[in-house]
Amino acid sequence: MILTRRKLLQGSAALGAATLSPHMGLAQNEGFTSITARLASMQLAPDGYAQTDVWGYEGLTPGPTIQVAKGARVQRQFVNELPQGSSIHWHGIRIDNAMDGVSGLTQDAVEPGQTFDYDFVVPDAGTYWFHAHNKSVEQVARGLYGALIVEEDEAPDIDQEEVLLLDDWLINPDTAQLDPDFEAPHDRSHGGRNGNFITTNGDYQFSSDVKQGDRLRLRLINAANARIFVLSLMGLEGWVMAYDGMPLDKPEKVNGEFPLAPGQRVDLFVDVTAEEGEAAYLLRTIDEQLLPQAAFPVTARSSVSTRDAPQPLPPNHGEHITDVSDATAVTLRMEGGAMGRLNTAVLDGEEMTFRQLAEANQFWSFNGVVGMTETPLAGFSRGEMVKLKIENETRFPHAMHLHGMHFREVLEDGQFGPMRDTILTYAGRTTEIAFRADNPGKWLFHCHMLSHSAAGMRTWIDVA
Ligand SMILES: [Cu+2]
Repeated sequence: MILTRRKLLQGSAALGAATLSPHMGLAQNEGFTSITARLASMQLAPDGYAQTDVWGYEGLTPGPTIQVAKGARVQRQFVNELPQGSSIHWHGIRIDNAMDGVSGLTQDAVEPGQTFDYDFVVPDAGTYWFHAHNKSVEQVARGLYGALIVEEDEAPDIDQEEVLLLDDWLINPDTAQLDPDFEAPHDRSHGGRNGNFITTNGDYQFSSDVKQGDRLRLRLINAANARIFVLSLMGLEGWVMAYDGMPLDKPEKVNGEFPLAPGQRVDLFVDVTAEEGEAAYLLRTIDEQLLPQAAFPVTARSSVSTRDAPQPLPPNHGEHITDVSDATAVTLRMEGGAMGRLNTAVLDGEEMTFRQLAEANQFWSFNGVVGMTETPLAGFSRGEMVKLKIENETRFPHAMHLHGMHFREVLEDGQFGPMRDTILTYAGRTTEIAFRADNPGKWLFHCHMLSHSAAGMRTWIDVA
């Protein structure tokens, strides 16, 4: 459990008012500290199974949560003690391009034994995360990720906060070790690497005690390689407060199931309605079965009387896109994958048949091109409004993530969706997004089903 500021202040009241500061206990501008990626093992599977070898920041998965105030400067010296080159991407942060952590685009991979200084400001409050961005299909699957929480200037009125990183692991039940075939052609050409063992914060039976009537803030982060979590609430009355860190103008009541695609986050406020002695749940649906993703045993009743529906979180920079008629139009046609209709595509400058691509373990194309190229998908001048049409001509959903900037979906009725950095596009459907290209640099745009990204689904845009 993470203490809310209210509890923190209550707990420290006895120490005297002089010790109180708005962001007491929060790391901010404290200078460089190190974050070391290294090998570790942990009891991931239930008792009786062996420990699982993982890779983790500070030897932990999830890594230690970085929690800072809005506007704070984050300084971390990344120390690589892995057997592979690596880098850290700060997912969802409107960051300086040089700090975006994409090996091969914004920096070289940090080789084993080497270090890299990440130094950036977090301009927006919200729920973000960080993860490895070199060979990410392997490195994220091994556990290299953690939460990055940026606090609002004024703490919202909640009783308890939970940062919940959802993941699945592909584990051999005999050995409790991760399946080492991170490049399996079947995963790459189908739905990606899906695990057989699901956890919250590395715990397959995550549980946290709550009080009836309490309002919790749940910060959900999908850290899985490919799994789209289908979630719902039980014994909790909930509101969506923010998607991908960005607050909604009006909280949305949670009604039934909602998807959380890889890379996406959602902030919920939930009021505990389950009775004392029972439990409330965050549930996942798999094959029409409801299973607990996180349990909240109700151990007492809150002394606080029931609250009204929550007020919206304070807005971030919030680009209120109202008109995209003059926006620069770009189309991204996705093709390939199993059961797709991709005949030929260009890989490393060479036109190849789908069979040849498959032999190279590549399966997906954007506008007929597989993987990264020397030239960007598109170049924009700074401040240009862009509308990007994503045509999913494959048989699979894809969670498309834009680095460095948030966008809104252009809806059919002329309205715009919430600000996001990762959007789920569905098979056979066209999704249009709009954003202002206001952050200069080379920004990756890729599928967050990491096997897909490794098998062709990545490109980049250039903002001058
Ligand atoms: Cu994909």
